[in-house]
Amino acid sequence: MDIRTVSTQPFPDQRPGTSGLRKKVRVFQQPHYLENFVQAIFDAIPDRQGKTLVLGGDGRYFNREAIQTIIKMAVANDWGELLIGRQGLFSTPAISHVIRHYRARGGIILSASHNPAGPEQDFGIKFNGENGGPASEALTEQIWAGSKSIERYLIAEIADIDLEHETELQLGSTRVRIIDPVRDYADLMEKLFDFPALARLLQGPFRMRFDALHAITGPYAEEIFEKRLGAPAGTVQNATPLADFGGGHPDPNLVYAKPLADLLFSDAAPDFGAASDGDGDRNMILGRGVFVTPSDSLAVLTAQARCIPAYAGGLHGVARSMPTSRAADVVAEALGIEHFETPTGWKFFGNLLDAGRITFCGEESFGTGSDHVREKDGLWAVLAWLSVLASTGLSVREILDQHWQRFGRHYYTRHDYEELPSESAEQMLAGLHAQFPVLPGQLLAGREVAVADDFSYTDPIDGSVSAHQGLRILFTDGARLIFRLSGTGTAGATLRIYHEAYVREPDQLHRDPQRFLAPLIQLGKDLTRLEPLSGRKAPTVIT
Ligand code: VG1
Ligand code: CO
Repeated sequence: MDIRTVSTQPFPDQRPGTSGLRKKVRVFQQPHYLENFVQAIFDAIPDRQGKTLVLGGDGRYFNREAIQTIIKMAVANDWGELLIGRQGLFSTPAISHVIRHYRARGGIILSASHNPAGPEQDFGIKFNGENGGPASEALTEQIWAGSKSIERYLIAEIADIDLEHETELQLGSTRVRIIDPVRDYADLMEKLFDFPALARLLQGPFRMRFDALHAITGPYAEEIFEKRLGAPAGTVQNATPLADFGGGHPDPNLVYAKPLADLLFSDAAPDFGAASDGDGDRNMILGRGVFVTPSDSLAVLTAQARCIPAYAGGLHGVARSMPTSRAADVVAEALGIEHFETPTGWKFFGNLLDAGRITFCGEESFGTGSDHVREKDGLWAVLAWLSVLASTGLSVREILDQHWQRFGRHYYTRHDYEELPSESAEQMLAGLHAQFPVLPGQLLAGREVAVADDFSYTDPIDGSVSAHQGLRILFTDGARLIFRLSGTGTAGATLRIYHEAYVREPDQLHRDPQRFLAPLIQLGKDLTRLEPLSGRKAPTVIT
């Protein structure tokens, strides 16, 4: 077998964002572009020789071509074994589990998550380490540095591999195994949850609908809900993963999973509805006529963890990303367990999970998970909610109502302004930051500012510091207003404004969040001079 050394030149734009390198498919299709980045990853793993690499993606357009290239490069770069999902597929949480289960050195995930797919849309690639979690900030920076000085990459001159069937073959000194992408993950879920109890729930009068949005969770959800738990056929909809996700936007929220949301708010509503995103790590939870915000979901699961066998013994602690509402903190304090606030992105939970300091973690962006893997996990969250419903016999609405009565309610909404010119987005944030020194003590929208700062995080385990993680205005009554730019977009800049207000009064628990938060929403627009600087009157997406 011939190994070719190909000379190449760096691309200046291969800095990974919140979750790997995401670009338009056309960018990845440029000669050497994918190869350069993959070689930069391999060069940052000097101990890879003879070790196992897991490989798979969410099945989006360009997945198959990219996998074939990566296989040839992995063979040329001395990996000992490749574990590849059949048809090149793996959900993000499943790959995280497979890395851990087979003690691999790491994995490459091909996905742009909830971003649309197709020849004119997005593609992405990221590396997860031996704990199954996204590469740390330090490793990510090292990969980026490598991409800026790369001069060559190595690739084996071999034919494409048939990925359709489970099989094993030897390519030079690399063993290649094509494995079922679903089985190990479904087995793990069966260990964590009480499947007989969930089967009784799903085979009774209880009705649920899961929308896979034509993305990766279809085969996983069918195996778990319909085959193993015996839910009626049709419980899982849009279950076939398509290369363009059916032309949709596989982002589980009220905007992009509208048909499911409409169903849950209709007269024909089932008891429970859920959806996941392109790569299977996000989740949306709905009850009949009710939507659970992801921040509340983390808090509810933390409060109800005893309903799930794997966590019945208690939780070590809980963590949330900084923009996520503080609902989980209130529960953690009541339970007497630790709670942490980390920057946006799952990689920041890794050290806390590995150190056994937290058991649950979550993000406002429809991400919830536990220490069973090192990624957020959409289907895990759905099974966790089903466990709570099965164990308490209550409806989603009753669970939420009781939760708010006990802990108070954190009204919450995020407004996204997508595809802004990068310059004006940065101007808005700079203008906002310049006002920070004089804000404390001022009365804004009827609330007194306690702190205005640029969030910086010191990892409690390894002491590493991550600065500039979002601008925060904290009010004395517990309300918060947060601003940051997205690190996952592929066109222009996306400004995210997060609004939160906390109430305990029983007569204030059932207000409309957009109306309740209106003064904070207006304040966010005023402070950034959003309309004069961008011409935008309304956000692109509200969640
Ligand atoms: C967004 C979310 C963040 C999440 C990230 C990856 O990042 O806000 O909470 O971790 O997407 O999720 P940003 O930088 O665009 O705000 V996924 O499902 O794309 O892996
Ligand atoms: Co995702």
